[in-house]
Amino acid sequence: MSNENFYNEISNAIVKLDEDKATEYANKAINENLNLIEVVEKGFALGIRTIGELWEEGEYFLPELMRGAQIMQNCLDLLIPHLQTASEQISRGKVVIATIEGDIHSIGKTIVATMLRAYGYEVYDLGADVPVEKIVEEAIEKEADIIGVSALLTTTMTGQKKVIEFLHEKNIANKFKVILGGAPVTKTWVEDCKADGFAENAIDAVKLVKSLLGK
Ligand code: B12
Repeated sequence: MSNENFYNEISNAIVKLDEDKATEYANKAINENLNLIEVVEKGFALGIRTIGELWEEGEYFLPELMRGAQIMQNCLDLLIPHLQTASEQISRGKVVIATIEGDIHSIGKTIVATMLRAYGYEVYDLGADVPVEKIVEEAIEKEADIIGVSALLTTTMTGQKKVIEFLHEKNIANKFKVILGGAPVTKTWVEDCKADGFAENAIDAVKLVKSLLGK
């Protein structure tokens, strides 16, 4: 089976909510030493996004969306330890990352955190539904170089802007670079927020952090 076909099979397993098959494919990808980030982005993520479309079209309902996310998360739990094999002894920089308050979508943020760790960054993942103040507090305490804020809902995106406004209010905006992410985030939104950048996937997130820190 070609890689592209394998990614499609993974995506289909997620869309069909077939946990046994999805788990089998995750293990196969690990055992066969495939490029796991491609497996995640082109297989599993494609599947969960397709579920999102089916939900929007009224073909799937909330229980299916939740089940799909659960299966995806279980597979990520298998894959993540194998993604995090990079040089843990050197830290290229510190990143505090969170999904903003009011938003429980965590899958994409977790993948970004995992990839950054794999590339040697020290990542503090605060989880999902995290208040603006808490994100900034942790960034100060951890002496972060970068603050990453994820938002998947148009209603919670405003929280991303609030992080930057709060940094300005506290007169510490120059201490951190702020990067944004999540499906609804666009270049225009990033400019509007006066953020330092955004990335559409985990690979681009690594490139972005690298370019902002120069290492
Ligand atoms: C899975 C899912 C859920 C799961 C989340 C489980 C979890 N633990 O994360 C559950 C079932 C819980 C859920 C709940 C809801 N969901 Co939902 N969900 C999705 C779905 C299908 C996929 C999201 C996902 O995981 N994608 C896969 C990952 C890999 O992609 P990603 O998140 O985009 O992340 C990538 C990039 O964006 C980027 N990135 C992400 N974060 C960051 C951060 C930084 C710093 C950087 C640089 C990059 C970056 O890199 C990531 C890796 O490639 C989306 C559809 C979609 N197309 O996004 C809807 C979607 C986001 N959900 C939606 C909605 C409406 C809801 C609910 C309100 C439903 C309800 N009525 O209860 C609730 C929200 C509750 C809340 N308060 O948060 C809508 C949002 C509509 C809108 N425009 O606001 C969407 C778009 C579905 C739709 N088509 O309508 N959802």
